[in-house]
Amino acid sequence: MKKILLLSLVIVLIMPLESARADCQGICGDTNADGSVNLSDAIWLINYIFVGGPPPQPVLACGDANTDGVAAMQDVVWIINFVFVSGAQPGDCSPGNWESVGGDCCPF
Ligand SMILES: [Ca+2]
Ligand SMILES: [Ca+2]
Repeated sequence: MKKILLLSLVIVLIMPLESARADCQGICGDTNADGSVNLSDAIWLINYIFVGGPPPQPVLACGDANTDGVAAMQDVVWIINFVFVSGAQPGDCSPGNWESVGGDCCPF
């Protein structure tokens, strides 16, 4: 009986991790989801922030280039620095999640 209860507890604890894996998609900083990070991604993010354009694709978290948990103007600066000034690459938009399975961006 104890084994069944323990197994049930393990399944309940693992299930949220499985669903988080499935939700992670895209490449960090690739806000237009075309497979690379370049100036068009900074423009996409500017349109989202200031003009109400579509959010970063396929997951909003793909716009969080500086990994602070929000997609904002600082992320535009990060992308521009990466593209034009050899700044750090947007690497992991969702640190600690299962980015190696479906992508770097997991829903906030
Ligand atoms: Ca792109
Ligand atoms: Ca950010």
